[in-house]
Amino acid sequence: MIDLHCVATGNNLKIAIMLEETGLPYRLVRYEMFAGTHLEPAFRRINPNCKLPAIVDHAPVDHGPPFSVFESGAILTYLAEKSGRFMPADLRGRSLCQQWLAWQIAGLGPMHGQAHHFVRYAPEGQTYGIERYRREAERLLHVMEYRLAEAPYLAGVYGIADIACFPWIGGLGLIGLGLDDLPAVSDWHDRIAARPAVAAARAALMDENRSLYTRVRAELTPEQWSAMFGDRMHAASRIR
Ligand SMILES: N[C@@H](CCC(=O)N[C@@H](CS)C(=O)NCC(=O)O)C(=O)O
Repeated sequence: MIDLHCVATGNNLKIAIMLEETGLPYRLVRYEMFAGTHLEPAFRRINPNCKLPAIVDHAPVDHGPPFSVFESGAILTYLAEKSGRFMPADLRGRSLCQQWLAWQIAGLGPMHGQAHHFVRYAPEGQTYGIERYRREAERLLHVMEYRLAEAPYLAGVYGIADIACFPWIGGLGLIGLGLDDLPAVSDWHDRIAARPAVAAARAALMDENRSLYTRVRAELTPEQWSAMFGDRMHAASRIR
């Protein structure tokens, strides 16, 4: 059994999709970011970075004690290696898969994440931040279009790089972007959305709490702001 420590957002949907795709048994351990339930010491022992998702594998392949993994890219790689699925075994294919996964983790995710922050959470009127990150988020979509115009999936065959990128495409409307001039990304998104495992993951993870995290403008109370971006989040990451 694998515990998926999670909240109903895109980074977490990646892992639920992978667990559904592989058929590995899992259960959800839910948190509420705005309330700061992920900032408690018990979760920090699982993820020292205090962010979601993280997993605890209670049946690791070495038959050792339960094993924790944080960072969605590392979790996807761990599950691909554990299951022997969704990451090519040959050197070229595996490298392609890791290149696009690294691109998501270091580029698409952070840039879109910052665009979401400035468009939806920052005080009104931060035009520099909105312009900077929305433009870069859009540029990265064109990088994806270039790749998907020549291959059906990012690494050639469907795998963890696609699973990592997929949830971000679903959230484009929230930052004022879309797929109108990106036909290859649009087609790729529709093919992945139609997979039964993706529907199952969405149904399992994206409960009513999701609405908390999908408001176009999220007005947070001072306590919620502190847990997400402020003093409480900082304090939770300090040594003491
Ligand atoms: N690079 C991390 C990002 C994780 C992340 O930022 N998760 C968000 C939810 S999508 C979170 O936990 N936010 C809580 C907070 O910042 O307080 C990953 O890919 O796992």
